[in-house]
Amino acid sequence: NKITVLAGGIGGARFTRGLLHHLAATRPEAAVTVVVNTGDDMWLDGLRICPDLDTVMYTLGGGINEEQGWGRPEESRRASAEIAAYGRGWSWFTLGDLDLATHIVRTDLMRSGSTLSEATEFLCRRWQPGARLLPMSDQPVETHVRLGADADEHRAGDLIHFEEWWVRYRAHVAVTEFVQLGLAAAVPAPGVIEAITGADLVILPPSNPVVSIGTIVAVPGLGDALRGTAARVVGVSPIIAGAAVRGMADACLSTIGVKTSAEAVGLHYGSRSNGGLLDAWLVDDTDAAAVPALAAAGIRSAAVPLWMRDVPTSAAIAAEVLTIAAATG
Ligand code: GDP
Ligand code: FO1
Ligand code: CA
Repeated sequence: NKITVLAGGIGGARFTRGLLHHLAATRPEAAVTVVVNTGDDMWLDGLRICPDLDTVMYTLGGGINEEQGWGRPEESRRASAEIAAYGRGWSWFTLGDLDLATHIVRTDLMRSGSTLSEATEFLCRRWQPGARLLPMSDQPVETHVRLGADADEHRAGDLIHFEEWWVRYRAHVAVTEFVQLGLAAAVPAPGVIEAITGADLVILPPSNPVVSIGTIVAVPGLGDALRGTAARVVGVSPIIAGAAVRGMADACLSTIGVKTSAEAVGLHYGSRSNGGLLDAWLVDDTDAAAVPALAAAGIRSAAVPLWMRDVPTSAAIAAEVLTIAAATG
């Protein structure tokens, strides 16, 4: 009963919250490890910001701003207003006062010699997420985008941090490629390979297929571990009826030449029977027509409700993942 989830931020966190809820009621002995994307991380105001690690930690630990899906509830911005008054920082990227404490403690630990894994483990002692959180790597891997068209003072061909593209430009500026700076020098963090090769089940939750899942499986050695594990690998589509449920995953998919559909993303991940990632792939009821094509590609598929409206609906999706995993004997 070892389950490993590869997660980005909001989508991965909400799915995992449902999974833990379902397991508590059905398999309390199951142990869950979440391998989290660190490609969105950055140095900002002298602090190491880890958006996806924090979204997973806050969501599982009960400290998330539920409407936003990131950051803390009842936030204030007094410190960031002062930083802006000095003309420093990213005025378009909100670092709330409560959230800043997490970045300060993480940076404090890392400046004292802790790895990102160690700092994450320390922060989780407070939040008690109910799962083990592992960064995909302890080495910095930062997703940047190469701008295609002019955007404010940036120029075509410039690389900017993914979060600037995502938050400042809302992905409305054309980009030509994603570049993971630091990827070649990165290795999976301690415990990550074992969490994949030693699992009974590995889940690709409905995270962004390009900048979340794609970045995690690009870490040298991690993708191979996933393709080779004895575990069942089951994914959940983040695309419903041809659209991203939230955010701009469609802009990411079109940049890498993948159609924004549940079928196309499943085929993009590919079947493990021919070198891909998936044994099975869940699509929403509205995408049931994709099931035969996925089956023809060697990917067992089922159409079930995939909207995570609350913990119970997320838990129901997790239950469907366990069901189809059991069916891929
Ligand atoms: P991020 O790092 O905060 O962008 O979060 P993730 O990468 O983990 O997940 C983002 C993805 O979650 C988006 O592409 C959404 O389409 C997907 N998503 C969000 N809510 C839902 C939902 O209720 N159901 C499904 N199937 N996908 C969702
Ligand atoms: N997302 C926003 O859309 N606007 C923000 O100002 C913002 C600030 C922020 C601060 C800390 C943090 O952990 C996450 C934050 N996010 C913000 C979410 C961030 O964009 C996520 O990484 C996205 O889900 C993109 O992957
Ligand atoms: Ca993210």
